[in-house]
Amino acid sequence: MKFATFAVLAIFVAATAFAVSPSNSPVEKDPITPPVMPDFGRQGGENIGSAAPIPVIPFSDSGTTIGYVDDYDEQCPYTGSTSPDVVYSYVATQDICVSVSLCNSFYDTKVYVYEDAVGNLVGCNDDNFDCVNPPVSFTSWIPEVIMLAGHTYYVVVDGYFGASGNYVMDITEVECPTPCVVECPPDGIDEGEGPCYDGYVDMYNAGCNSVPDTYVYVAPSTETITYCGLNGNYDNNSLRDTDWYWMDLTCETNTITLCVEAEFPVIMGFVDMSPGCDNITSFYSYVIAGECEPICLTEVLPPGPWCAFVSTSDWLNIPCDSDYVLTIDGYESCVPVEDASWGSIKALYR
Ligand SMILES: [Ca+2]
Ligand SMILES: [Ca+2]
Ligand SMILES: [Ca+2]
Ligand SMILES: [Ca+2]
Repeated sequence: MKFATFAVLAIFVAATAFAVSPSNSPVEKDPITPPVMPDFGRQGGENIGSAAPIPVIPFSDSGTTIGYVDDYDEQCPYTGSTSPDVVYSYVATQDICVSVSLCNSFYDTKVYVYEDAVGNLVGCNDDNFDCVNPPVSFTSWIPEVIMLAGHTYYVVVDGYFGASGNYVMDITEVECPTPCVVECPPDGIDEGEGPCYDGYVDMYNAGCNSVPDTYVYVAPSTETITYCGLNGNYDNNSLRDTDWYWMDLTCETNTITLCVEAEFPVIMGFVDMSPGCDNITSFYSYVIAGECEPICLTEVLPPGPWCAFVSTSDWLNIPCDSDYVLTIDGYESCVPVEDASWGSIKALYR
């Protein structure tokens, strides 16, 4: 439920005193104090070699990670966890999509799924704010993992930072998602950046995340302006591509509508560039949407330098070649061409 997601997100943001920012790396968060926990019985195995088998799905179990060894960690998005972990294994006999939930656990959990081998990550979650009435905050849920016949899947029950405790795990079959494909329309302008990759340094349109700052400069038009771009996560999910589209608004009032549809969870927004990169810490306004979920944002803006911003909304193994389509409406030039000096025209396209 979107409203609940935003409400919890807002509390989370306020509690950690961080505004959602156009930065290309995730914000830190404070650890939580776990409450007193009930006693549970059964148990996952210590590691992949001794993983507790899952005989059939649906499958539910509970247990503890207290007293176990920290064998594994994955970043989604928080790094550096030293939490102990336990492991389950499932050999898929048919192609199946499953939901892996630790929602009802009693500590700040993290859960991830390996296919056949350690590191071959096919799903990961630390905090899922869509968990309904979790006993504590920041429990985990992967709503969809695709498991293919003949492969072995290792479900690792882990924790945030160094957290450990009692967990409740529920694995159920869900309907396989229809693949999300975003096609570039014929009038689409190529963003021109190319895909990111491990070690990538965005010196193309990273906005205030590059030194010097870099942009795609949008030419004003009375027509809808369409960009086809790529985005994703890299460097082991520690960074995301950010795409900044510069607009020099010249009209007294500028009613600008941005729309985006992406093959990934997307954040799109307006950034007021007039304070300069050193002073920009937050969006003027932004929206977040799921993959293949079209969303628009309209603002009436004063003249000045503005950016449209597009990126992944999280740091979650989004492949670098994931497509999106951004449209911009209402970005028209109010500088009469016959009166404009060559310098001011150049300034529009710099
Ligand atoms: Ca661990
Ligand atoms: Ca968590
Ligand atoms: Ca890009
Ligand atoms: Ca970029």
